[in-house]
Amino acid sequence: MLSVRESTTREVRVLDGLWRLYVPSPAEDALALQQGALPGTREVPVPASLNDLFADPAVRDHVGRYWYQRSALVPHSWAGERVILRFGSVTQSAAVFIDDELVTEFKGGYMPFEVDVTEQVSPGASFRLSVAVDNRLDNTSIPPGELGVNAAGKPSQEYKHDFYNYAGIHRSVYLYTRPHKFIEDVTVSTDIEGGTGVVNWSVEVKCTDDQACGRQDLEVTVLDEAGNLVAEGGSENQGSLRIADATFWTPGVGGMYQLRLRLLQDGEVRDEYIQPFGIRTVEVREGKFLINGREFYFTGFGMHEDHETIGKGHSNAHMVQDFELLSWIGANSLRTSHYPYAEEFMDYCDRHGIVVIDETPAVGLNWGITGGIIGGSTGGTYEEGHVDAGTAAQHRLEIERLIARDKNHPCVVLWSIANEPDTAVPEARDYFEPLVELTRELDPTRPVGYVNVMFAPYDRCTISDLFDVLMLNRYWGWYVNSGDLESAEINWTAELEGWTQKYPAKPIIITEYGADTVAGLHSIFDQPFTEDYQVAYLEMNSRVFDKFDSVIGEQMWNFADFQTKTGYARVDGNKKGAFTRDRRPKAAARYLRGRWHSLAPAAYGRRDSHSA
Ligand code: GCB
Repeated sequence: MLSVRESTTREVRVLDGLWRLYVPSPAEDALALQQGALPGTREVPVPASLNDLFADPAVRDHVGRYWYQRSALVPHSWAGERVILRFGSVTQSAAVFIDDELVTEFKGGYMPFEVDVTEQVSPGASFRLSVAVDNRLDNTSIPPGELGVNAAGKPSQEYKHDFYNYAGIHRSVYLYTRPHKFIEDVTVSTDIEGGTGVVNWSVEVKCTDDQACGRQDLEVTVLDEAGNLVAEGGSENQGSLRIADATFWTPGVGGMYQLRLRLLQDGEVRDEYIQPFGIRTVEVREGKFLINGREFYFTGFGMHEDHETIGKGHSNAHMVQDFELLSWIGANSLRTSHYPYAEEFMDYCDRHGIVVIDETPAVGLNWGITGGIIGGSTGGTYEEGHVDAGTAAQHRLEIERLIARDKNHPCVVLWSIANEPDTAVPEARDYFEPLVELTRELDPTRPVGYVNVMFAPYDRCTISDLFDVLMLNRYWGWYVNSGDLESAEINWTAELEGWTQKYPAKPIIITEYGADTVAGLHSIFDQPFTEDYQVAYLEMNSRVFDKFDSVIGEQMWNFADFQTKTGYARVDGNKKGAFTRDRRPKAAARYLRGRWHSLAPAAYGRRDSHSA
């Protein structure tokens, strides 16, 4: 799905701001609240999570639908255009109404969706826009969850992943125009031949009204970052062009071009869409991860979209601060754990050369654990009502949507189709084999991986051979051998030897290793939860990684402290951050900064704007 981009033929209005909010009681839930103004006086910011905003547990702990509403205006000048309503994400699902009418429903909390509302709105008039935002997770959602009723008879929500189930309209809402005949999709893939960049494109053109859709010609051109025309691609819907002395997209640097697509009729531009892209190659060969044919070593973090007050809402200010800290610390990469991030985030990574492992929201598909490796619940994973055919169907959809949204981002070098699913059982293979095939079919240009949990080591995992790269989350010295870093080092080394021997051709990225740390707590001893322990833990991990050529990356868990469901193992959230939740560095941040900047020669193309 194309991002919303203003062009000479597409006008965009942003519907962010304060909307009205109503939280219905369970008895009211099924009511058609869109048929008029919402009751009450509450207002809610968009984009943002709503859970941390109100001094009312009934809002924070609500399980079910929240009703959002605002009015919006369609300018007179939009007469004759198609009008599209687009949401960047609504978590976990949405039903959208214009005045009294349901115009679309969408399930999946981290993906954009849009609907053509031309027939429901009138130029020069306003309309009532209502959204039922539903935070429920069950066996047909990704991530999955279990709904129930607590001892007091209230609806309850269980889930297996270790981050708070924030709800809300988390990303921007747009109303935009599109011509009747329009550019619906474009796919760009690139290759490098010496100093020449090869750009392959394929464009889908669609028409919403036969009468308005005469013959039109496509014009394909490439512009460089300064807006100069550097190549012309002809008028076919698919083709290939070559750029001599091209600038290649480079980790730590960036390097973008624009593919300008125009539909022309009698010399006039009828639709224009400008798709940014970068020229680069990605390949896994002989145990190495190659970007533009050069070995790449990943440094960085598993992240979260998580901030105080706004929860999972997108904010450009918070995003820029996070990227500044990533640059300061010497991170050249990140994983969008455990769901796709905002489109603005991906665009920023493109422009700044930040390498991304792009993950689906398939987290918590493991009934043996609840976040990290803390106690699981009863029953097996691949059972009816847990992870079943309904979950698999939604998982397929999430892979399709992720690739459709992010396929043109040069920053994305690897797909992660799940985080820590239960893969020590044979059923995992039946579940995952078709998903791996699907991913490869949809995108033959990028390697595919999944993130492996500690309970499915090399001699127990039933699916690792299906993937190009091994991604391991390991907590030796934290959940296992807690406080005993000597044993942890021996056991961790032995485990990595096992993986390397079993899969000699597969490179290994350590996608999680971390220790909860309370900022300001210190000890002269190896005392878990202290800043000193976190540093000693990281030093031990570094020693282990450095023993293995097969380890081609380290992404510490987590960039910053983040909110989780409460429970006896979490005190106001997960504290494994190198930074606190308000982005102050712990001692670990200085340690990582020293290490990652000194790894510069190994980490191809590192940004050096803040050399240590
Ligand atoms: C993991 C999970 C991550 C948790 C982390 C932890 O393995 O992938 O979502 O937050 O452990 O801190 O327990």
